[in-house]
Amino acid sequence: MFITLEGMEGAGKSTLLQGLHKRFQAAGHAVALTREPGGSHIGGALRSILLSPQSSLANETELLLFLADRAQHVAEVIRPALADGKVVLCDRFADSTMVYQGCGRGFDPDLLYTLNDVAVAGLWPDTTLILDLPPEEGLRRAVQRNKTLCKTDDEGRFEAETLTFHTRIREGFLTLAAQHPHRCVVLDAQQSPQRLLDAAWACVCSRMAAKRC
Ligand code: Z5A
Repeated sequence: MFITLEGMEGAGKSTLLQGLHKRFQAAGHAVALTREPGGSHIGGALRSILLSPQSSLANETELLLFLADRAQHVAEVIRPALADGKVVLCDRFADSTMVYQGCGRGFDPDLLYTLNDVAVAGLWPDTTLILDLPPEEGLRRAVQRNKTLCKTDDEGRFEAETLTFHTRIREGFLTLAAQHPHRCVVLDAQQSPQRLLDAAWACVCSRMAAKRC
């Protein structure tokens, strides 16, 4: 089963991913935990370029680098893990391109879908959990987390975008969820981490049961 987590910065994706990982393991499943950008061997280098505030990227370059990262990630990590029978939990995937490069940068959604389909070579997630919260709260959490962990801003290129940009991103994810109701589930990311994990776990369990039928 291939599960992706999406949503704006600071929504709680990494926290939820760790919680789901533990629950899957406790239930006896082998799990591959991964993320974009940066899930493959060359992805680390692409991630640095894509997220560094020092990178002055044309929008076209940014788009093609995210797609290159994804193509390699699917071929090297995701497809082999699924072939081994693992549950794959991925922090961001193709929907981030639809929303950030579509609603954020203004690329045509049909073009993005076509390019994404080339990058994923037909492999789309079974379930996508979209964590929704007001952009002000997501950015507040991300800043707080960076302070607590003494993180520098070497990955802050998107954090530096305006509130208007992040508001478009939130709306973009909600629109995308409405367009793909069979794959996407919107979760309220303002609830406590424990309640969010319980809701996400209930959702993936029912999806897995439905897949077995
Ligand atoms: N991007 C793109 O443009 N196109 C693409 O195709 C792809 C990506 C794949 C990657 O950033 C950037 O690339 C991303 C989109 C773009 N940029 N933005 N914006 P990233 O991988 O570095 O970071 P991120 O994906 O945006 O997420 P994040 O900042 O790491 O946040 P998170 O994983 O969603 O949240 P978290 O780290 O789990 O939690 C943040 C803090 O909130 C932390 O202190 C937690 O303890 C706290 N937290 C977590 N859950 C809760 C709840 N439920 N309540 C209260 N507090 C909470």
